[in-house]
Amino acid sequence: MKILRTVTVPAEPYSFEFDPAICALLLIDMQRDFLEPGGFGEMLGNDVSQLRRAIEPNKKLLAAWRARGWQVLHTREGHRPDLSDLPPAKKIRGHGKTCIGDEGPMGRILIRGEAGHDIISELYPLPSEPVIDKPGKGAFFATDLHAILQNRGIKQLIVTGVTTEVCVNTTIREANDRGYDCLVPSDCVASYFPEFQEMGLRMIKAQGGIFGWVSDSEKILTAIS
Ligand code: C5J
Repeated sequence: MKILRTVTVPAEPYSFEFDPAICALLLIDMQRDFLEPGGFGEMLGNDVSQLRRAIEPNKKLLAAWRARGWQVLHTREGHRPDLSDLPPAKKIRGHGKTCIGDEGPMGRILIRGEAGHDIISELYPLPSEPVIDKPGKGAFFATDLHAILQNRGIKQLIVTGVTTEVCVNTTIREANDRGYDCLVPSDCVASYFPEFQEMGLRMIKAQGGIFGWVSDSEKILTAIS
């Protein structure tokens, strides 16, 4: 018989209780092109230091999860080299000079297999940790994430990564509709825009936790120690 152990994390709008056997750490899009100086994000004029502050807290959380043998999954936003999974609307959105698939500072932008598309070395996945390649903002759209979580009995997610208001929020909303409980450590998610960081988190925990719970990595680490 499986022995359940419940961990209680102080969170908003109220404590988040999780069972490590059915709770995975899901790191969203911690990719070089979004986070590294000289990458695509910075080329677009974004201040990557706004995202990089999430690296250290993620490292600590990831190390704690790995040390306990708990489940970890990663995602990457990107497309096939032939762009066959890239909606034309996404390609031309923004009317930028450089778009997805074009040559960027770290290879072709958001194309699988290119240097910039890969996950930063600080949080690099272990061979045992599934990496979900997603063509959209949400990690459930056109991926096998839901099947993997179901096969592994996962019902709860600690969601971290970038950016708070785009891929993190979209994924949490998708997860919520599929019946998962999501906890977001606020220092482990980040946005290029401080106001979106704040509002992105407020939207999750509003109305009694309409999409999930918000806490921080220290509270989670204390709760599991
Ligand atoms: C964006 C993401 N912002 N991972 N991607 O385009 O949030």
